[in-house]
Amino acid sequence: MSGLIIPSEILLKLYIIMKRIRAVELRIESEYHKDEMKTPIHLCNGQEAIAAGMCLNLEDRDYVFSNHRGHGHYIAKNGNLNKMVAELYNREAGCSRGRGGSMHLIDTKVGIMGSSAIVGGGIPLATGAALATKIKRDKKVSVVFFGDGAVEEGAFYESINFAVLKKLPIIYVCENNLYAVCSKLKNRQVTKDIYKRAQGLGIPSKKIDGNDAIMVYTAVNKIIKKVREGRGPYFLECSTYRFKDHHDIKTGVELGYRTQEELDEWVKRCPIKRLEEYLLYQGILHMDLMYSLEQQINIEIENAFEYAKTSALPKKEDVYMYVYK
Ligand SMILES: Cc1ncc(C[n+]2csc(CCOP(=O)(O)OP(=O)(O)O)c2C)c(N)n1
Ligand SMILES: [Mg+2]
Repeated sequence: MSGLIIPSEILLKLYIIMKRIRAVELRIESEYHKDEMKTPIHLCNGQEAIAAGMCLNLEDRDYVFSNHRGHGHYIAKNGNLNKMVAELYNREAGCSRGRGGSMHLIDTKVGIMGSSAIVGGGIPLATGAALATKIKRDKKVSVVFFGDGAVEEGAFYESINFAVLKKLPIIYVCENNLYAVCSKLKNRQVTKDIYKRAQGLGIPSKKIDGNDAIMVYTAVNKIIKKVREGRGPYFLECSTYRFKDHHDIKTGVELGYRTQEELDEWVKRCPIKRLEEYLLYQGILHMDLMYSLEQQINIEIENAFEYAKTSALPKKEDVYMYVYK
């Protein structure tokens, strides 16, 4: 792949992060129909390797800016799970005090600077944070996750131009899942390789298989060293696919914008299954360990849902606090 030998414990961590993300989202899915979470949800099933491979290369002090499909980024960067689930249930104990819901996840203690419902909205924010970092010389790296739809926003081009000009320590991570809501990439953009367009802005860029966790980890491991050293920004396009509809818990096939065959093809390339098979083959993972990891994750999730459901809602008189009126 690239010559980097990844220690077994890192490979296991990669696997655990992805399993956590998937398990949390499956639990959200199973609860969502009860209509107790008053928030739209955008699941990242199928895209977990990008968040995991990226964030496992980051330190707590590094910044992550996320988007509407942000559960995976938050979990991979070690955001507090209780506070995330409480946010989905609109509780005062939630990470945005229950006012934001699924698209407003934040945990600044571990460098999660927030997610935005505005497509492309995190890109200039992350660029600004990278500028601050450069001025302060604190060697932090900013990372911003966004979709293929976000590169159609002007803020994307303005931000990258600025980051290149100022040699900012930032990695732009485009999760190209081929769709923006129901709209196919090929009906929206003239070239299928987004990274080539980024190259035109003068930023070093590359496209990788975003469903291959080891490939993501390895690529980022190389890139981040250069970015931290002050050699300027990087653009990484990760090809992937979401297993669920744009939002909600259906598949999207029922809406007719994509086919069951296409979905099945991508499910075969499930990033978690892929890494699991590799780890089992290498003897790094075995069935007993797999089972005990799943147990631990399930307990943690059970506790987070219990915490959320038993937490208080914001008081009626406080409901407009912390929001713009
Ligand atoms: C500025 C802006 N325009 C439109 C929308 C409506 N919208 C929400 S998500 C989305 C699609 C985003 O697609 P992409 O960036 O590829 O991310 P994905 O959902 O595929 O992860 C759109 C158009 C919005 N929230 N903000
Ligand atoms: Mg997309």
